[in-house]
Amino acid sequence: MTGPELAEAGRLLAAARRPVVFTGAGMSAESGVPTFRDAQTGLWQRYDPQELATPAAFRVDPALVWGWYEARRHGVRRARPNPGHLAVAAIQARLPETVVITQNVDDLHERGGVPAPVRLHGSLFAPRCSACARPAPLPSDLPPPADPPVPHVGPVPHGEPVPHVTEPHDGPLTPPACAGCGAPVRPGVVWFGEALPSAALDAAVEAASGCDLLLTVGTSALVHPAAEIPLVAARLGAPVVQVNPVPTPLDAICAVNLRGPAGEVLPALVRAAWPDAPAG
Ligand code: BJW
Ligand code: ZN
Repeated sequence: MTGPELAEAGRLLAAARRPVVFTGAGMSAESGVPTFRDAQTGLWQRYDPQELATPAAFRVDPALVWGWYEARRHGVRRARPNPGHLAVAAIQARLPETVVITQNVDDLHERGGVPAPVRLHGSLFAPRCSACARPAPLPSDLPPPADPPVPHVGPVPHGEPVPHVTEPHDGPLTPPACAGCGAPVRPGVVWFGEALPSAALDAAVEAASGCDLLLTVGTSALVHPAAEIPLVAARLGAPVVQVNPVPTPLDAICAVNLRGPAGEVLPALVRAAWPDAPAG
C-alpha cells in the first residue's frame, strides 16, 4: 500500500454515497479464522477444503464433514472482530446506504457492528435438515472442558428432542438428527454445485448494479457466481478498490489496488476518507 494509492482510494470513498463492501475470507484472517484456501490445521490438514465443501462429501461421510464445520464454528466463536470489521462498520455508519456483501460464513461482521450483511454462502450458525430443510437448533456450546466431555444422550421428559451437546473438538462427529424427519442435520452453508440463496444473490446484484464504489476485501475471486459481483459494478462504471496482500484476478478491473492486510488497510482507508472521524 502506498500513500498516493491510499489517498486516491480515500477520495473515492469520501465521494461515494452508495458503496458496496464485498468481503471474503481474508477479512477475518486477522481474527484468527483461517482463509478457505489456507493450509488447514490439525487433523484437517489431511483434507482439501474444496472436497469437504460438497454435498457428495456429506453424503459419503456426514460425520467427517459435520465435524469439520463444528470445529470451524467453535473456532469462530472464540474469534473476535478485527479492526477491519470495525472499519467496515464505520463506513456504514458514515454512509447508511452502504451494502455489505459477504461470502464468509462466520458472524464477525455482525459482531463488528454491521447488523445485516448480505450472506452469499450461508452461515455456520444456521444448520438445517439435509432432507426436509427444517431449521435445526445449534448444538449447545459448553465452556471448554477441564475433563473429557460427557455427551448428552439421555432421554428428556415429554419426549422432546434432546439438544445435541458438543464440546470444542477436533475430529469426525455424528450430526444430530432432524426433529421432523430424522435425517442428518447439515451446516447451513452453500456447497460447490449448490445454488446461492436467490434473495441474497438478487440483493447483491442489485446493490452492485446501483453502487458508486465497490470495495472488495480479502477474496481470491475464484468462486462463482460471487466473484462476478465486483465485475457487475465495474461494468456499470463504478470504481472498484481492492484490499488484498496479493494480486487476484480482479486486479485488472480495479481503479486502485491496496496491497496489505484488511485489519491495517481498512482503518487507514477510513482515516484517509474522513480525517476527522475515528476509524474504529
Ligand atoms: C487477506 C488477508 C488479510 C489473506 N487481509 N486479505 C464459473 C466458472 C468456473 C466455475 C464455476 C462458475 N460458476 C459456477 C462454478 C462452479 C463453482 C465454482 O466457482 N468453482 C470454482 C472453484 C472454479 N461454484 C459453485 O459451485 C457455486 N454454485 C453454483 O454455481 O451453482 C449453480 C447452480 C445453479 C442452480 C441450481 C444449482 C446449482 C457455489 C459456490 C459455493 C462456495 N462455497 C464455499 C464454501 C462455503 C462453506 C465453507 O466455508 O465451508 O464458500 S467455497 C469457499 O470459497 C467459501 C468462500 O466463501 C468462497 C470464496 O473464498 P474466498 O473468500 O475468496 O477465500 P480464499 O481463501 O479463496 O481467499 C482468501 C483471500 O484473502 C486471498 O486472496 C488472500 O490473499 C486474502 N487474504 N489474508 C486481506 N489479512
Ligand atoms: Zn428433516
